[in-house]
Amino acid sequence: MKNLSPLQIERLKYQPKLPSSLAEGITRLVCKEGSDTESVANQNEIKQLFKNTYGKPTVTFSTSSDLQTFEQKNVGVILSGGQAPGGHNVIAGLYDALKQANPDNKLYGFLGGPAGIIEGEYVEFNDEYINDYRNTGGFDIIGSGRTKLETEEQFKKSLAVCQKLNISAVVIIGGDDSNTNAALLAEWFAANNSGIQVIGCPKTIDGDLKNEQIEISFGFDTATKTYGELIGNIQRDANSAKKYWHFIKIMGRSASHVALEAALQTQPNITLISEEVEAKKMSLASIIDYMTDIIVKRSENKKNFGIAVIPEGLIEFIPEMGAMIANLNDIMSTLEKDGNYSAASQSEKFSIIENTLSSDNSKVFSSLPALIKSQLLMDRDPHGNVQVSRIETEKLLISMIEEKLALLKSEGKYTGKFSAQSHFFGYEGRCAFPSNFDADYCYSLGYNAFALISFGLTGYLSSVRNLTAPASEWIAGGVPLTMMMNMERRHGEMKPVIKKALVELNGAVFKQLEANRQDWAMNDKYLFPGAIQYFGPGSVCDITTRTLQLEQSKKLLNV
Ligand code: FBP
Repeated sequence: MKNLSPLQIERLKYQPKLPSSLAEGITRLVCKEGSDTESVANQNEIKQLFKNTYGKPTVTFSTSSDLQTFEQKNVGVILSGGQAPGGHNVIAGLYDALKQANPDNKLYGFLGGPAGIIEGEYVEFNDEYINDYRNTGGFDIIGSGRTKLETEEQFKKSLAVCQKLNISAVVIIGGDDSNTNAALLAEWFAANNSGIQVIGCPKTIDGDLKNEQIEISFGFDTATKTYGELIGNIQRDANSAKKYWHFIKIMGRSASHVALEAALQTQPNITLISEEVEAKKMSLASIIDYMTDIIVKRSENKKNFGIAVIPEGLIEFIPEMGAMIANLNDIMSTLEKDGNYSAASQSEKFSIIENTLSSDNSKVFSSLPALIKSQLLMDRDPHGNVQVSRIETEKLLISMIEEKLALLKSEGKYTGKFSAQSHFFGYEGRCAFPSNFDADYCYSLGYNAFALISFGLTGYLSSVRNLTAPASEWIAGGVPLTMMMNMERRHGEMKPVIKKALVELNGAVFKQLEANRQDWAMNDKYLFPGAIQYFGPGSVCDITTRTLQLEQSKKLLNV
């Protein structure tokens, strides 16, 4: 027996639930086409760029009494981008469906993300290999990576690798950027009559890969519950010692879904939502005023402690910062290739940047502390994005609040004590043991991906809906990737990308926070969610996130 923890041993035995349409087995499926689709925006440009895969219909699966037989098939699978709990179960579901269809079928796992398919680095799965990873967190089964698949050369190399292994379908498990890769690869394979299908699976703890067909990306459930547990523990600590303000930055690259969900689970004193900051055009100074006001009022009630939840992507949504970062991203795509810039010292780099940015943006950049400036200049990710997880916004806010409180104190308007602790919760949640929800959802997504392959579809995202109902009532099907695309500026050029779903300020989830936050600011209404439970009553173990519950209940009521 390998060196496994008691929980690992028990989780390996868990049998994930499938929607009833899939539970009858892969051999009994029928595929029903819905109506043709359009991209969410820029229809003409997207249609031109995806001539072979644009506009296809959505599909759903149901069960037939006829038994299908399947020819032998080899499939490749890639884990792409940031880790999210449940990725191993997507592969397990895919493997089980593929073997059920034909025991001679083979599943290859490409190593280290999309780079694996380009370089021809792979493993072949068998029962023993897969069984060790069932219901476990992490992406270590084959590793992940962030290589952007976009050049003709990369596509040709991928084709050669697939042809060598006789692979006729590739499943890419990823977020919005990775599924943009999947759409580009599907189109290229189709345009070159390769006969190779590409299917995506919606992964990201960020929860921003969603629409009518994709209710939530996998990993969001487990990650937010993990952050909820940690925030709850800190709230208890703060409420016990009553001496610290805890500033907690929560992962989620752009959208604030993770911070919002974690806040609904725990009811902290302050929650910033990036989308609101942008919509209300709140400057950095006005955010500081808003937070300081709560800190001062609480101190008047003898509460020199509290909890502030800050979304990771906040900095890009503060209007003057967002404009400066967009300008910075553009100039960095040129500067990163410039030897003089690379050889410059840090302070020289700051001056080069200040002289290259527009005058307004230059002023914003130069007003920032050196720590934040240097974090803004760190390498872009392969998609040209600034790595917001590495920018310590929580520390920036603390230092600006300290300055503001010192000023108020000197004016006799504040007599409290402000002592702050900063935290960043992100990596702590990305590889947790998947909750029962994520274990079931991921297994279903993987199983369903093979169903899409078996019906000859390409350029589709595996879709499992009706997720607040018991798993048996989930609806399995597929949605064309082009349906989610629009044109956005990346590396200084307009590119087709999957549109991120941001927090809707008119939506039920944000409204829930808005209706309660004043109360939570002053009257401590902390909730302590505790650790994810895997065994025990369904009311504890099988509940989904507040986000999903609120979004789905509004939909049911047609509000
Ligand atoms: P994906 O969208 O690829 O799933 O990644 C999400 C994420 O966890 C973000 O929340 C975070 O900003 C980023 O990855 C961190 O990236 P890295 O793992 O490269 O540090």
